[in-house]
Amino acid sequence: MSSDRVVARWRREPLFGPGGRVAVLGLGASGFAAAKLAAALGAEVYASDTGTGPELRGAREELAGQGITAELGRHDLDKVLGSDLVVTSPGIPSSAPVRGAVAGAAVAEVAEVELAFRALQARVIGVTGTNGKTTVTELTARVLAGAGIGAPPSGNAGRPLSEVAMTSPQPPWTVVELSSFQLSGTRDFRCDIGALLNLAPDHLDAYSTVGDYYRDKARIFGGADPDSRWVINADDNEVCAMAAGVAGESYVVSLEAHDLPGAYLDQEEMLSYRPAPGSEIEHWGSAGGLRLHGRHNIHNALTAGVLARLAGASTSAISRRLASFGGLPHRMAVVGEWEGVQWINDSKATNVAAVVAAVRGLERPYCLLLGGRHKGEAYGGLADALGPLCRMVIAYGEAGRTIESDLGSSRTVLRAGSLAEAVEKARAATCAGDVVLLSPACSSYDEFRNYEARGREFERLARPGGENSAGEERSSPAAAEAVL
Ligand code: UMA
Repeated sequence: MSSDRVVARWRREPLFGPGGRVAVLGLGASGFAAAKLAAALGAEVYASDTGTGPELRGAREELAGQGITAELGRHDLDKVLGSDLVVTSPGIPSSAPVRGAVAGAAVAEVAEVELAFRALQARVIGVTGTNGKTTVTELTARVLAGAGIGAPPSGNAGRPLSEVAMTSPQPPWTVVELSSFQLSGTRDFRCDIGALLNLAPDHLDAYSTVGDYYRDKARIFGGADPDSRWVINADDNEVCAMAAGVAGESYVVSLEAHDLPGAYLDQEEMLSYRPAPGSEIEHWGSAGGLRLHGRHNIHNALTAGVLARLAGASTSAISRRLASFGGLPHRMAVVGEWEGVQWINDSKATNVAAVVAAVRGLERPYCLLLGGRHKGEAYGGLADALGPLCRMVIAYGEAGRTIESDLGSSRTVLRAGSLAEAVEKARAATCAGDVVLLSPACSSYDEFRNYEARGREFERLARPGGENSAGEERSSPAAAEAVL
């Protein structure tokens, strides 16, 4: 968290007037940046967070140093409901009491990305979908950087959009990863170029129905107008249905050849792009030349290529960067191979669809580690998708029992308490030629702070002797309990 001088002004319709009272809910990365932005835009800010940890205390000190009031341990409802605007962090669920109180009052509420958008000068490339968002966001940003076009990644990818809105001078573009939680609080937010990658059930611990989750995803099209440009996954029926009839130009991405504007994989497995109907085809290299693993990543590469092309990247910059991109940590990352067993960390796969995409790319017999905190989605959908190469599933953590009951009749399922125990069982059960894949289909919060901590711990445990070295700090001892 930096204390750089803050520069901000409204570039679109203001959300509050000079001296307006703004309550910021949550003091994680989003809330911290939103509080600074709102203050820089002239608001009297009250920021609050129910947490009290050391990072939050650091944020409070830094805000206090800038004359911004921040409170930890509670949200003062009198202050929150007495404000002109509430800015909500994406990680505060709609079931949280403070959200209920705000919803039941007459106070306006927006997401952090909406506040940021009103002050943003950079043009927006928005990326949403259930899986692959961060990969596409980062890859698009890197292709554009390689083409000499400034387009830093932001949003769910890690750097809050409010922070980009405070930089001076602002970059020409920013590639914003948009989660459903961020989209749910948008109003005027508009993408110049947007991509909807895929749709599959997720976050059913936060949404009552899949339909509610999809409705938030559809908000990416909220600001669509004839100048908008959209990149659409033509191989996903739900995506096509959602994007049908949306204003603007559409570019489709498919692993099947097509004659529409957009990108596809031709019969020789070349990454191919047609800018307009009937126009000459550009080639961006072969799918086999990508360092990314799996068919889903060919989709991701094609999508990033189209987004970057539409923002002005040259064909050569696209070819170069697509071929050199080795992927992001915790997404099908090969940890290493010991005694003929390959270990792969896909800790970011926190829903069933992500696991399906992961195993589709495997060519060796594998042992799959599934588990963590259950998010509400049934695991039965994996029974067929795991295919004949799946030797066994090791179901661990809080969700272990549910996974076993959903898959136990169709697959060999071993149970483990913690991730460490699951790794131990995988080591004992595999032999040379096998793969051990951590692609858990669950969140990490029963045992770890986040999916990154879980992935790091898996990588440590996977290495020979790893189980004897110091481990990641766990969020709770619950998952280390013995399996009943
Ligand atoms: N809190 C309250 N009151 C409550 C409940 C929670 O004050 O009633 C507090 C918590 O103590 C916490 C804060 O609210 O301090 C919530 O912060 P946050 O979770 O929104 O954290 P940020 O640091 O702002 O991170 C968010 C995104 N996190 C989530 O959406 C959960 C980050 O995405 C994103 O990188 C960051 O904004 C910058 O835009 C992470 C993520 O896990 C990677 N996203 C989910 C995903 O990808 O599946 C959606």
